[in-house]
Formats: sequence, structure tokens, C-alpha cells
Amino acid sequence: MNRIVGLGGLAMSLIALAMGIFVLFGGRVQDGDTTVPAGERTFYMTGLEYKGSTSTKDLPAPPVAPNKIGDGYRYKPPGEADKGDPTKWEVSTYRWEPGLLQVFRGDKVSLVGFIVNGDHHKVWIEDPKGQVVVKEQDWQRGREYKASFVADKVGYYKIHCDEHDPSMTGYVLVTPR
Ligand SMILES: [Cu+2]
Repeated sequence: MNRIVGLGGLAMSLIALAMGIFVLFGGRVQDGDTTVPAGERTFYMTGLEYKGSTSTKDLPAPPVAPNKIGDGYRYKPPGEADKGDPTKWEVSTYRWEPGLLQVFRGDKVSLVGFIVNGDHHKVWIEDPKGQVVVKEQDWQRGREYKASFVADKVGYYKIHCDEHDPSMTGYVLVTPR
């Protein structure tokens, strides 16, 4: 009987010790916790092009040319996509990867951009009220760029590309600390 009580006491002590360690360390070290102080957040973003093609034998060409829907969509109709195959058609779109980031109000956000696809991107950033926080810059393929701003407003900051609007838009969601 004494032995069982002793083991029970030891187990309780171990649980209490584990809970103490969690309270001391586990509850504080995780990024995203409200105890994390304001600081610089650096994110790496890549400018990419997604591309796909098929044949009119498998699927008719779209009734509305995708490039008429938005500048971010590109389209090569049958006869243009492949001179040797008049049935082939191709679509593509430009995107940021990742397309959504999250920070807390007051954080300094630094976006490090690298362009893999597309020779030129006209990049600028606006805050949730529509104010420009980073002026338009020409981001070119194979170069790395850095854009920084202080996220002092709650809501979505938008990373635009005038060359491929509106679908090449990235978002930084700012939440209260
Ligand atoms: Cu672009």
C-alpha cells in the first residue's frame, strides 16, 4: 500500500514539475504569443509564374481569353502556343509565394523578394487605408530586393505588381498585439 502511494506521489511530482517547466518556458517562447515583443520580421518572397497547356482535342479553348480578364493572366491561343501543333493552347499566371503573411501591429516588416519568372515586376505596397508605404520599384528577374515598412495599422497590407494586376497581389495581415 505504501509503495503504491509512494509511486502516486512521485507521478504527481513529475506532473507538477512538467507543468512548471511549461509555464516557465513553453508559454513564452512560441512566436505568435502576445508576449513576443515588437520587432523586425523578415520574410522571403518569390515571384513565380505558373503555366499550363492542353490541346483542343481534350478541352476547347476558353470562350473568354484569360488575358482579357486581368493583366496577371497570360494566354497563348491555339496556333500561337505551338507553331507545330495548332491544337495546343497555353495559360499562365504570376504569383507571389507565399501569398499571405501575418505580423502584429508595430512590427517592422522586411520583405526580401527574388524574381524567378518574368523580366520585370512593378512592385509597390499599400497599407489598409490605401496609403502607399513602399513606392513602385522595378523588380527584375534574377535580382534580390528588399522592401520595408512599419505595420502600424491593423488589416491587410497589399503587395501589388502593376505589371500583373490584380492577381499578383500578396497580403500581409496585421493583427493587434
Ligand atoms: Cu508581376
